Amino acid sequence: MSIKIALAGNPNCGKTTLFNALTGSNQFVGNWPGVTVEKKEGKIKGNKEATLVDLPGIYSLSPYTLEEVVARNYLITEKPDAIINIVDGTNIERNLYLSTQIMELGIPVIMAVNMVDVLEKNGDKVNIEKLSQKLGCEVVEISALKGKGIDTLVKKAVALANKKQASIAVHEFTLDVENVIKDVENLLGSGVAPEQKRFFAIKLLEKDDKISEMMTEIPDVSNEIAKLEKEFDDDTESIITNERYTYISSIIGECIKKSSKKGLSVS
Ligand code: BGO
Repeated sequence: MSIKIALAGNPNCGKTTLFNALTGSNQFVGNWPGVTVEKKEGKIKGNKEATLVDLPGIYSLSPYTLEEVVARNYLITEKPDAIINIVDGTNIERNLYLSTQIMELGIPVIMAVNMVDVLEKNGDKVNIEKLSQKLGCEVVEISALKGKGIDTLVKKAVALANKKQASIAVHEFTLDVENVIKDVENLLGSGVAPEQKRFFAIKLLEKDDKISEMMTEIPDVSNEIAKLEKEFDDDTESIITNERYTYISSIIGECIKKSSKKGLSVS
């Protein structure tokens, strides 16, 4: 059975190094449709049935850069069987901002915490089990540069993709925000797949016009936006961004232990 796995992550997290390690010389380069952003695809070594699609390096799935739009349009319309979300292990907190959005797309995610060689050198520790439990996805430690953890990552990513099962984000924002997201989800018609409803609902609340353009029926969510903005005395985009950071802070303290030797924070 052929499977498609997307590789997503922030710029500079080691995505190219991982892509090369996973595909070797088995790659082909083109452009994303209609834009001059480079698209790389390759077969995963030892897994001829598995195609790896390298998404542009991005910080968010917002509509503000061409790279973000290319990446999210691909994920929404092509629905790969799984996403490998590579994060820079020395900068997990910042990298998780994208992860929280990726996990709302209904696509199974496996997280690859990269640069463990640097973490080990610094004496920093990531509690993989706890991180996995909090995020609701598998987490694997790797060093794309040194080849560490790559085999485990491939095995788990291919197994996850082969399941062909939609996933649901486990993270939750504060109750008032969750309630409004649910209200908007209920307004979405059958044109939006159930597993994608959370992503679309949040983007509509964020007044993301590029998302409405992708929808056949666009519900009027002005009441829900007004309700949130009045309650929080802020615009909805900032409210959701703050919710993401609050959620990330709530898990990061428990999952990352910085070495006391250095006393430096890299997050
Ligand atoms: C340079 N461990 C370590 N230590 N470094 C890594 C790892 C890892 O597991 N993975 C990647 N890197 P990209 P994006 C560089 O290029 O794959 C390094 O943007 C340098 N270059 O080698 O390009 C990788 O595709 C000079 O580092 O990331 C690269 O996501 C001095 O992380 C950088 C030092 O990797 C970004 C590093 C001329």
